[in-house]
Amino acid sequence: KKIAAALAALAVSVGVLIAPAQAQDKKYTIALIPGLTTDGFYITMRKGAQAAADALGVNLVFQGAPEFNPVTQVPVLDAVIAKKPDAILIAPTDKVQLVEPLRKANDAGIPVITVDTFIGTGAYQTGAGDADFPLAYIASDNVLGGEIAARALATAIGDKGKVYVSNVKPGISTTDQREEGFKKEMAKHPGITVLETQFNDDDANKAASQLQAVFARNPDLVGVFGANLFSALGAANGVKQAGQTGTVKVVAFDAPTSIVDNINTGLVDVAIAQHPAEIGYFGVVSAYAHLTSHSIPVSIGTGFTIMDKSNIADPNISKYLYSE
Ligand code: T6T
Repeated sequence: KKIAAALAALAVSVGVLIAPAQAQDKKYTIALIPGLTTDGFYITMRKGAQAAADALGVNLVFQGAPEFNPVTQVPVLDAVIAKKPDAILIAPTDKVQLVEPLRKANDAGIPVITVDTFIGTGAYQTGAGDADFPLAYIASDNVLGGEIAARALATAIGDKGKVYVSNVKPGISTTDQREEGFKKEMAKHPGITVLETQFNDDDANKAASQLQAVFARNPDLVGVFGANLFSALGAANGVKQAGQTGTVKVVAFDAPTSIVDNINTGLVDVAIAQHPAEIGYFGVVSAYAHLTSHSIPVSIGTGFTIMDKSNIADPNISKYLYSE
């Protein structure tokens, strides 16, 4: 009996010893390439990705360029491919310009998943053979986000007057879709005129001067939709500098911590927070699932949290503010 018990104990301890050693043999390296490194949105995405990497025993590498631009992102991607990670998660900075650089990763046998933004049409694994090679797309529903922004701005301005979109540049899937959703919804509001979009190259200072220039040309301007973090921050600063706080309404996409003050002072009416930590978490989980021979969904949609003066102090809402 004693021998049997000792053998059983030995079996248990051997089992306990073997399991972690096996897990360690399969330590995967997953690279996350953000749109840019100095943006609370991607800093928060990295945190979510790291949480999943820690839970799964994965090595996460975060490498990106300091600005949102294919010219600086492609060399980073090339450097990452040269190191042969087990999978690449990337927020492509252009729908078209990142197709061929990412095809190199795919041809090298490195699975590609896009997070936040997509390449081509965003329809992956269709067999079309164009830009359908990424395994999955994990992101907010950006058309819906634009529609939500339009409804919020329409409400804020009493459903009438002139507004415009402060946007980054054409060719970025996310911000293109937000503008599309915004205009689609505004077409249902006959009292509202949408002026020409102003492109700021992700530069908040440029967005601020554009606001002032549009306001100078249209003193009856009543609202602006900032289609991403820097567009919104800049447009809001432009409204403040023009002395129009509360008169020209601002609806902001994204939720850096500075949005709290801007909401509380009435400079920003509504902020639409994405859930970047969720995007990063499920990006790593999806890559890991694929690497360990599980099938994965071709698209995962993450949510929004709508912030305004009435709820910004609620911890269940403010927990979606981005990290810095
Ligand atoms: O809005 C996010 C992201 O979704 C977009 O693709 C680029 O801009 C941000 O990173 C915010 O700056």
